[in-house]
Amino acid sequence: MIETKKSFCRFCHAYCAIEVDIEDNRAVEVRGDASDPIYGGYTCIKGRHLDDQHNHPDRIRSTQRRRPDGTFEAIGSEQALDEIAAKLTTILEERGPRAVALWGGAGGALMSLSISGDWLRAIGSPSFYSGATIDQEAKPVAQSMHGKWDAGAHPFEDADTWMLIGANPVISMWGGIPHQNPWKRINDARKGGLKLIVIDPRKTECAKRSDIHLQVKPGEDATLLAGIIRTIIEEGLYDADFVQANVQGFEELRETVADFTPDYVEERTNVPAALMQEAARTFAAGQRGRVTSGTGLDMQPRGTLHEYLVLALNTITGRWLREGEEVPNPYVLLPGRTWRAQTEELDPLLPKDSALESRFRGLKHNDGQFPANVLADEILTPGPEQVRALFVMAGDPAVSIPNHDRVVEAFKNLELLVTIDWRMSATAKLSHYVVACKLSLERPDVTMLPEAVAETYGHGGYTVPYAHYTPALIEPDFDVIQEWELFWGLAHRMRTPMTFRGKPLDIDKKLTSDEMFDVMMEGSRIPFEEIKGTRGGRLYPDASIRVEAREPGKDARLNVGFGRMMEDLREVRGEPLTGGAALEPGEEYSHRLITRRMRQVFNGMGQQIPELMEKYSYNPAFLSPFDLRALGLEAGDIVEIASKHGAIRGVVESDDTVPSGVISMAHSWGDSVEREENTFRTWGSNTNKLVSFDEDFDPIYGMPRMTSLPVNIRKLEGVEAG
Ligand SMILES: Nc1nc2c(c(=O)[nH]1)N[C@H]1C(S)=C(S)[C@@H](COP(=O)(O)OP(=O)(O)OC[C@H]3O[C@@H](n4cnc5c(=O)[nH]c(N)nc54)[C@H](O)[C@@H]3O)O[C@H]1N2
Ligand SMILES: Nc1nc2c(c(=O)[nH]1)N[C@H]1C(S)=C(S)[C@@H](COP(=O)(O)OP(=O)(O)OC[C@H]3O[C@@H](n4cnc5c(=O)[nH]c(N)nc54)[C@H](O)[C@@H]3O)O[C@H]1N2
Ligand code: SF4
Ligand SMILES: [Mo]
Repeated sequence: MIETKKSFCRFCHAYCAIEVDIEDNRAVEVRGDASDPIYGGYTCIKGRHLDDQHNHPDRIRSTQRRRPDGTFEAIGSEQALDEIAAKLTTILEERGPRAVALWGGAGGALMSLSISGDWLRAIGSPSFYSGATIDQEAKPVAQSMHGKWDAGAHPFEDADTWMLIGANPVISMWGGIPHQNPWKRINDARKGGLKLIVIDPRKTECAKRSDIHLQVKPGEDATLLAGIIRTIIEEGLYDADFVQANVQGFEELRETVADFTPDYVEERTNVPAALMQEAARTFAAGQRGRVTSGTGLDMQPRGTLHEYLVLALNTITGRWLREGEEVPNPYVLLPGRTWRAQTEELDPLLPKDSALESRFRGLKHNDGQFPANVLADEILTPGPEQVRALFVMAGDPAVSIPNHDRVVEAFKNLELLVTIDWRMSATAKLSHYVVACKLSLERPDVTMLPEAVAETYGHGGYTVPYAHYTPALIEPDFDVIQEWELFWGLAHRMRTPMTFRGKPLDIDKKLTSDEMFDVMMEGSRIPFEEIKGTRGGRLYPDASIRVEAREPGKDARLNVGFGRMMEDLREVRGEPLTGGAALEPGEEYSHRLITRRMRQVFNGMGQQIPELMEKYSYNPAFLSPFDLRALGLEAGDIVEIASKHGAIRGVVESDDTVPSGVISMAHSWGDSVEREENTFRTWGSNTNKLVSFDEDFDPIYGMPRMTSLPVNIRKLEGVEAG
C-alpha cells in the first residue's frame, strides 16, 4: 500500500516542502506539497528524484573499511567506531589534538555541523576546516568591518528595486531572492513593478528577466561598484537623513570613490558609462529593496572589498528597517529577540595577533577555522602541528578544493581519513573508513538552517516566519547511522566530556535524534512542541513584533569608510589596466574562466543519479558561439583549458549567454583521483586543477581567485573521451 507523507527536501539548502509516496518502507515518488504556504508545490528536478538518491544501487549500505590493497570491505558501524576510536587515541597521545582535523561540507545538516564542531572542540583541536573559506566568507568578514543593523534589511516582498550581483538564484536558490520558487517570485514582483538590476558577465536566467543587465568584465566588480556609489553620491541620490543619523566614514568613502569616474569604469569593466549611471539612478530612486550577491562576487580576489561595497551601497541608500516597521521574520526556531533601529558594532574578523598561525602563507585561525587554503600543506608538512587524521563530514574536498593534485597527495598521506557519506565520493575512495550515513528522508529534521544562514550571511534564509518539522519517514533496514552518532560514538568510547549547543551531553546515554532536536531547539521563539505537532510547513506570524527604537547610549554607527577597505579600493584604482583576459600587462591569456551552477546537481551531488544526467553527464565548457567559430570549434569538440597553474580537458558547448572572452564552467566534477585522463564525458572535468591556493588569495581567509581566472583554450584533435 502506498502512503503519502509530508516532509521537506534536503538535496539543497532551499528545503522545499514535499509529499513523499512510501511503499514498503521505500520512497517511490516525490512531488511538491501544493498546500505549503510558501513553497506552493514548487520543487526542482533534483528534489523530484530524491527517491532515486535513497534507492540508488551504488549507495553504501554499510560502513566500508579500506583493505591494504586499496579495495573496501563492509564492516559493522559499531566495529568501525571501535577501530576509529582506538586509532584516534593513539594519534592524540602521540601528536596532540591539533593533529586531528575536520572538514565540514555542504551536504551536512545543521545538527551534524553543530555536533561535529562541538566534538572537535571537546578533543581540544582547533583544526576545523570547511567550505566557507572557499565560498562566501567575505560576507561575515565585510559585515564585521561595516557593523550590523540590528533590525535587518528590507525584504524582497515589498521591494520596488533589487540589484543582484554575481548570483543566479533561479538555478542556485541563493543570492537574495527568496528561495521558494525564485523564478515565480521574480516574475510576480516584476509584474508588480519591481525593477531588477543584474550584474553578471553572463546573460544568466536572472539577467534575462532583468530591467538592466550590466555585463561586467569578470574580476572587475570593485571598480563597477565604486562607480555606482560615486554616481549616487555625486548626484545627491543617497539617503542623507539616514546617513546623517546612523553612518560614519561617509566622507572617506566619497573621497575614495571620487577617482572611479564613469569613463574609467567603462574602460575597465566594459560596462557602458551611461548604463552604469542608469543602474545607479534606478537603484537609488527605489524606496524599498536592496543589493544582494552570491559567489560570483566573492570568488574573485577582493571578495571582502566587494561585499563591503555592497553593504556600503545598501547603507547610503538606507535599505535597513526603521523603527515601527513590522519585523518580516522574527524567527521561529531560533530564540526570539528584540529588533532595534541601531547599529551593533562588531569585532572585525581580522585574525588576531594571538590567533593560532598556520604554517603557510601567513594565514591564521579566524572566525573559528583555519582557511581551506592550508589544509593540504598542514597534512603534508612534517612538524609538531602536522595534521594526521581527518574527518570529512558531508563534503568531498578531494574534488571541491583548489590545488587538486596536492590535496589528493595529502589525503593519501594521512594516517586516518574517515568520511561519512552515502556514496563512494572521490574523498571516500581515499579514506580508511567510509561511514555509511542515513539520508534525509530517514531522519527527523527542522528548517533551522535557513534561519541561521540569514543571520550569518544577511540573506539566503526565510523572509517570513516559517518552520517545518519532519519526522523520519523511512527506517532503513541496513547499517547506516547519522552524522551525530559518529561523533557521539567516539566521545562515548574515548570518554571525552563534551557539550552540545552549550549544554553538557551525556556520553553514556545515547539520545534519539528527536531528543537531540529537543535539546537543540530549547528557547525557540515558538515552543518546539507546537512546531513538532504540526504536519507540514506553517507560518508563525506575529504582527506585534516591530522594530524598536534605538536604546539610549547605543550610539555606534554603520561604517562605510573602514580604513582597510578604503586602502584596498585605492589599491584597485592603482592597478594597471590590461584590456584583455590577462591580469598583468605582457601576459597572454585569451579567456577568463567564470563559475557556474548547474540545475541538475548541487556541487558534486546528483552526478551519480542517472535520471539527473540526461542532459549533461559532465560539466561542459560553455563558450560563446562567436568564440567557438574564432577557435575553429564545434559543440562537442574537446579542448584543453590551461591556466597558469594547470590544465584540464573538457567538452565545449555553445552558449549565447556567455560573452566573448569568457568561459563558464561548473566545479566539483571530475570525480577522482585514480581515473583515466579522458573520462571527462562521463565524469566531467575538475576545474580545481586550474585554481591555486599559492598566490592571489585573500590575506584574511585564504580564498584564491576561483572566478575570473585567466586561461587559454586549445582544440585537441584525435582525443577519444569516455
Ligand atoms: N573551482 C571551484 N571550486 C569550488 C566552488 C566553485 O565555484 N569553483 N564552490 C565552492 C563551494 S561554494 C562549496 S560550498 C564547496 C562544496 O564543497 P564540499 O562541501 O566539499 O562538496 P560537496 O560536493 O557539496 O559535498 C557534499 C557531499 O555530501 C554528501 N552528502 C549528501 N547528502 C548527505 C547526507 O545526508 N549526509 C552526509 N554525511 N553526506 C551527504 C554528498 O554525497 C557529497 O559527497 O565547493 C567549493 N569549490
Ligand atoms: N542547482 C544548483 N544549486 C546550487 C549549487 C549547485 O551546484 N547547483 N551550489 C550551491 C552552493 S554551494 C552555493 S554557494 C550557491 C551559490 O549560488 P550563486 O552564487 O547564485 O551561484 P551561481 O549560480 O554560480 O551564480 C554566480 C554567478 O556569478 C557570476 N560570476 C562569475 N564571475 C563573476 C564576476 O567576476 N563578476 C560578477 N559580477 N559575476 C560573476 C556567474 O556568471 C554566475 O551567474 O548555490 C547553491 N545552489
Ligand atoms: S530547490 Fe530542488 S534540490 Fe533544492 S530543496 Fe527544492 S526541490 Fe530540493
Ligand atoms: Mo557553497
